[in-house]
Amino acid sequence: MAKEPKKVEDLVSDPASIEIIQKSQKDCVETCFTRADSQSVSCKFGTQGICCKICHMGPCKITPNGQRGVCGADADTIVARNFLREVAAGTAAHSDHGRHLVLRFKKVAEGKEKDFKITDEKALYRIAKEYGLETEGKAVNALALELADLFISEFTSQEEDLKTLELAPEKTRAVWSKYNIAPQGVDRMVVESMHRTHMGVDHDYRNLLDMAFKTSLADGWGGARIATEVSDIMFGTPEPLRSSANLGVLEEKKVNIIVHGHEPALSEMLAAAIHDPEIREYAAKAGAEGVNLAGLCCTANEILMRRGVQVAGNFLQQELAIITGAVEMMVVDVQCVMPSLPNVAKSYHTEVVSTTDIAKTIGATHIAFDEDHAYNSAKDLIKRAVDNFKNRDPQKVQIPKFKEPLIAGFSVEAIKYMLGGTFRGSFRPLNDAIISGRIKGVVGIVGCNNIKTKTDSYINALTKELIKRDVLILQTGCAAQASAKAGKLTPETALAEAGPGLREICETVGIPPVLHMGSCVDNSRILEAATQIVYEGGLGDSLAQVPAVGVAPEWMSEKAVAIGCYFVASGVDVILGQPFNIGGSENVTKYLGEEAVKRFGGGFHYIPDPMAAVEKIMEIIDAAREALGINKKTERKLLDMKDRRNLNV
Ligand code: SF4
Ligand code: MSK
Repeated sequence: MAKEPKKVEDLVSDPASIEIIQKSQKDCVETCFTRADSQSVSCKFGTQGICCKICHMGPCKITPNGQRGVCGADADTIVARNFLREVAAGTAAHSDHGRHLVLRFKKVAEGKEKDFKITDEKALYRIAKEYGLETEGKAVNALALELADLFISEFTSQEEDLKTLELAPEKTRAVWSKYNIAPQGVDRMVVESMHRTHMGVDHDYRNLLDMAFKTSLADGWGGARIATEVSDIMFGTPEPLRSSANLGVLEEKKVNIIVHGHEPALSEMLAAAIHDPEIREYAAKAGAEGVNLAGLCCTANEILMRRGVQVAGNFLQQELAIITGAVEMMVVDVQCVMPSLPNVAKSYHTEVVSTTDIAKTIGATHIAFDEDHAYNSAKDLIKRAVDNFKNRDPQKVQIPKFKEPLIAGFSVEAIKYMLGGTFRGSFRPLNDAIISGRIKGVVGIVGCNNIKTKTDSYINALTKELIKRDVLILQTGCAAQASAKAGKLTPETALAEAGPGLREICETVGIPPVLHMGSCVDNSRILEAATQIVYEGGLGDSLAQVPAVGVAPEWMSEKAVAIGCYFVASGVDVILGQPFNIGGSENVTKYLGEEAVKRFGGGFHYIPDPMAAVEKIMEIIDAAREALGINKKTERKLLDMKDRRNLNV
């Protein structure tokens, strides 16, 4: 019997998406929501991770009558190999993004880039110092060149451990040494992972999974962190700013351009170029009131964090943006871009433009980003979108009214500044708030949307309940955009919905209870924040001791698998709203769960229900508080002036 299609209200949470999915039905346009319906039940061998196609004697699968593949690999080996390959792919994606930025940064330092520059010199000096470079008396470009070379060696180092690991608390590093998971160069880790999972190499599931942790650390503490740091130096360290999110940010009378993907370089240029008088004039001549730039997924997060560019939506809204009929151009770079976009665009006038040679899609126009003439090539793209304005069919345009205000831009530096001011920026007030129990703990809610969950529903339910229970939330990626659409990224949310302790802190400091820290690669900012908490003192001396939990409620990508692994290997428990494909091996499940908790202080927990996840999170936070001896019941009262002074803010 054919499956009954789901009601639109059961597919997505926000009203703009509901409206546009209904429009897609009227327009007879296929989307991921219809394709998900037409997919039959997922393959059980794939779901359990027990399908192996690593050599051509197979593909083999594990069944009750066939407990080993042709070569003799059992379920443990097959599941662990598949898992490690996912981590390697996720690490490669983040790190290649980081590498592209570093190579550009080096050219900037060498004076070979005319349109890119070092925007945040303070960040350059701060970061160079953190990596142990001598900064005294060094000129900006000389220091930048030295740092660029150091970053490049983080990719290429063969036998040396990553330099970035030295930024982690000593006790956390000791755990990595003990279990031999301190990574060497990012490239070596990814290559070695692929080698070890080749037919006939590494068969011990524990050895394979340790390599998964090791490789992921090269992502979180290496490639991803470098991507964040270089972006901050070249484009500016984010500071709190206002913006809005959801499809309602599109404008009827303007040329709408959407940037989508992950890399900030081209989108930064586009964001600058839309204000060029020549572009304004060009748009006016075409009968438009201007050019409106908006973002999707993590490219959106990059330019939101630094320029306040509005967010059109998160991952599962990429097709919906085109279906509004109001988008002249969707400019895509790498990662999380659906190959369906040109097909959706056929029903409207939108031109999908791919811009990097490593990411092309049939049906998209490919215009490689000309790095040597970045600003002019951004202007050319905008003009091309303006030229397309005349092809917009007003009959097909429907822009939902819905958008929510937000505050984003919470880099670690910005949080420090908010907490302590320019001269004494520090995490002390946050640590004190955690110690006093006003804030119970910190939870990072990260990751994507997944068609298997009603879009944003897990993220929103979890966020709402946790802030009520005095938990400070740090978010990145599409999860942060979900909260933005739900109106949770404003200080007013603290007043209306946060528990009394968290509300006091948010009011005093002037921050929302949910802090948007950036894109997927910026999960490194969450690690950095946790490290600052440790260094500030009073909450243990390793990341595993901090009352903190990571959650990936609606994750879908291999990058999320790598992110989860580097959080766990760093000692942070991670709750998954979607399971890994590892159910076919009890041993692997145990190794990533309870064994990891014993070894690192944090492991994976699959909890499909958000309220059950809240209970587990509070249990983990309570246990951490208990171990630190700070789990005393605190008397609740509103802060008076004396308390505020004691808070040191
Ligand atoms: Fe089958 Fe072994 Fe080849 Fe995998 S590596 S496909 S289990 S024979
Ligand atoms: S974009 S990896 S869907 S968070 Fe970073 Fe969103 Fe996940 Fe892509």
